Formats: sequence, C-alpha cells, structure tokens
Amino acid sequence: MKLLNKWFPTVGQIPFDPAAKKGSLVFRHFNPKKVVFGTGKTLAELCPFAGVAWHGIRGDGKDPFSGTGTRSTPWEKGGDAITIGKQRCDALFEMLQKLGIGHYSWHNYDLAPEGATLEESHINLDIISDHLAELQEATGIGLAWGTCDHFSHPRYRLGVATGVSPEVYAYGLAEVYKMLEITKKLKGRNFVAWGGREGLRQIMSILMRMKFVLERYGQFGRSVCDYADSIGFEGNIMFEPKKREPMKVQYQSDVQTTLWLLSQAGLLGRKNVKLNLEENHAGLAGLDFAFEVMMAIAAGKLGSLDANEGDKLIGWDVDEGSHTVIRLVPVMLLLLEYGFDGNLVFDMKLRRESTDEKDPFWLHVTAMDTWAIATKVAAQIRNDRILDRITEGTLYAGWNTDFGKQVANGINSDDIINAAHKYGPTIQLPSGCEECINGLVNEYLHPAN
Ligand code: XUL
Ligand code: CO
Repeated sequence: MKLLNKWFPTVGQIPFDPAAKKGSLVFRHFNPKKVVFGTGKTLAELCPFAGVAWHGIRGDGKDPFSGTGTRSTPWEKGGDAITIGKQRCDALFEMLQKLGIGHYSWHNYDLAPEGATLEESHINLDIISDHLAELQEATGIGLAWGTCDHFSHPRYRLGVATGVSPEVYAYGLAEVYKMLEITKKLKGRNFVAWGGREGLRQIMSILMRMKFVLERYGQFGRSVCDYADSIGFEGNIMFEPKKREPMKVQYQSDVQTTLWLLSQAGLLGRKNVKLNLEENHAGLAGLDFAFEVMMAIAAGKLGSLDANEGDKLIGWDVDEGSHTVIRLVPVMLLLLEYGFDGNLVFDMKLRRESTDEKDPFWLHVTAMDTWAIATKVAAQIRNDRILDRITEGTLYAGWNTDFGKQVANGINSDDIINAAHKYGPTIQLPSGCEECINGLVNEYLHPAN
C-alpha cells in the first residue's frame, strides 16, 4: 500500500495508544481491530467511517459571517485547475490514510473544477475520477457516496427540481446523471440527493404553484432512480432530510416528511430508495438524531448517516465534529439492534478559530473516539438487555397478559367496549422509569471504581 505524505508533513499515521500522555494526538478508544463485546464484530466494522472532500479538504474556515477563510489549504495553489483538483484528491486521501479512515464522499465540484460548459465539466470529472480511481487502488480507500452540488452556483439560487426554470431543471438532472456514472465507475456504495435549495422561499411566490412544484420534486427523483437503474448502479439512492438552511423550510424537512414526499412520488416502494440522515439536520428540525434514525429504521429506509453535531446555542448548521458521547449511545443501540449497512460520514468542519495543520486530525480523532466510546457503551447496555428488562419486563408488561395479546392481535369493538367496562377508569400503571433510565445510562458511561 502506498503511503502518502506531502500535504500534512507535520502529522504521521495516528496510532492507537491509550497510554500516551494526556493531550497527545492518538486514538484512545478507536482500536479498529477490537472485537466489541457481545457483537462478534470489530470497531472498524461497527463504525464504517468516511471522510468528506467538501469540509475536510475544501473547508477553509469560512462561516456565515466571513468572506475569507482562516485555514491554510496549500493544495489550492501551484498549477492549473486540473492540477489543483488532483492535489485536492491527494490531500484528502493522505488525511484519510493517516487517520485510518476507509471511505470518502464528495460532490462533483468539490474535487473536479467546474468547466465553462457542461461538456468541459464532464471532461474534468472524467480526469479527476481517473485520478481518484488510482488513489483508491493505491490506498484501498473506497467511495461511500457521490452527490451533486446543487446549492453553490448562482443558477441554483431558485432551486433545481422544484425551481422556476425547466432549463435549470435539465442542467441539474444532467449533472446528476453524470455523477451517477462517475459514482458507478468508482464503485461507490451509494448516491446522495440532499437537494440544496429545494424549499420554501417567499411564500407568496410559491403558494399558487405548490402542487406543480411537488410534482416536479417527484418527477426529478424518479428520473434519478430510473437513470441509476438504466446504467446498472446498484447502490442506494439516498434522500437527505434537513428542515431549514439554506431555505426557510426545505421540502425534505425530516424523516417523516421525506417519507411522505417519496410516497407521493411513487418512490417509497423502491428497494434502493433510502434516507441519509445527519445529526445536525435532526437538531435543526427540533428532533433527536436517535428519533430520526428510529423512524427511518421503522420504515425500512435507513441508508447511511452523516456524523457531526449541532449546537443549540447557534442557530445555523454548524457541522461540528461529533464529541458528545451521550447523543450517540441511543443511535448506536439502534444500529447494533437492527443492523447498519451505510457509512458514518464525517460531514463536519473545523471551527473558524482552528488554524493549525493538526486541527483537522484532532477533529477526526475526537469524532472517531466519540463514536467508538458510544459503540462500546451501547454494546454493553444491549448485551446486559437492561433496557429490555425495563421496557419489556416492567413498562410494557401489560401487553404480555392474555388480554394484552388479545388486543394486539386485533379485537372487535364489542370486546373492547366490554373490556373498558370491566377494567373501569382507574387503571394501575407502572412507573415510566425516566429518572431511573437516566441514572442507568450514567452507570454505563461512568462505571463506579
Ligand atoms: C448539507 C449537507 C450536505 C449533504 C450532501 O447540509 O449535509 O453536505 O450531506 O450534499
Ligand atoms: Co450531510
């Protein structure tokens, strides 16, 4: 395997070294080879991490209040647009290799320069994807998913599928077709359709057109899926909910809204139509990440996860690195219980304040350790079946009685009415155990010495 070492000369391969002195840039929890108790799987298998081109390499420290970046990105200099595109790829793969991350994700123009014509853009994508294929071959790092940037260019300011212009609709869809081909060529596992600016603007400009607009949403989605089928792309097409930003309300607001949109579009029944969920997006919708993951699993539609976290004190999509274990424990419990075939894609960026060459490594190491701790804690909780004992043994025990089984199996209205008379208005209930569950989770997070 070729070891890359050009763009981050001050950082070496990050070791797993829990005994290293405090403050060292090492993994203390993410030991990829460790078999997690009770699961029969390694941490690397349970945490299929992926890094991203846009924040990871193109992110330069801008936030919504700044025009100029703060981070040094030397790969953005020293040649023509194609040379710079290749340098971006090299820097991305070097960073991932040094972190031991096995996959990556990208938008078409994160790495390839956009051309003056569609044809030129396609040629650039061909050249850059050839280079990516070589890097994949040399390092063993694979593509988690590809997608299109349908939010940066001014032509997309009024939306694409749900926008005002059939020309923009066609241009955007042609870009998706090309990026599907590129994703297939790079053996990408999946394809993402977030949608960028598909959402509510000035309500007066949209309200008389709402039905038409949502029909275009469905038509566009069907065309994407049909094209994927026609070229033999076998991965999932994953729609990504996000309640707001950049639009006031994005049509794909949260899991349940997106499922409804997909069902209206006739897409819900397609096996390879799935959802890509993101921690920060759940927060923008006022929801827990675990709730979103749970609803997607319940619908059989969990595809993959974008790993990051939001900040309740900041109103926008901050895409911070994962660092709060307790937020991820219920998510990991769900993934362990129901299985997970996607990736944990680090859609997270450096803070504007962080300018050191080592900072992107701190960002990823912290996030990977956070997921690793959450995985070990969740596996322990699951292995002890402690939540089942509370939820099955106590909370939901009524459903194990003869009457409980009779109701759950379907009961006619006469029997319901008779039972209601029989049991009367004062019914014994168990405790909801809320505080007990909080304490219990703390026991697992911080075992007493
Ligand atoms: C936007 C977002 C995107 C998608 C891919 O908030 O999360 O990065 O994941 O376009
Ligand atoms: Co995302």
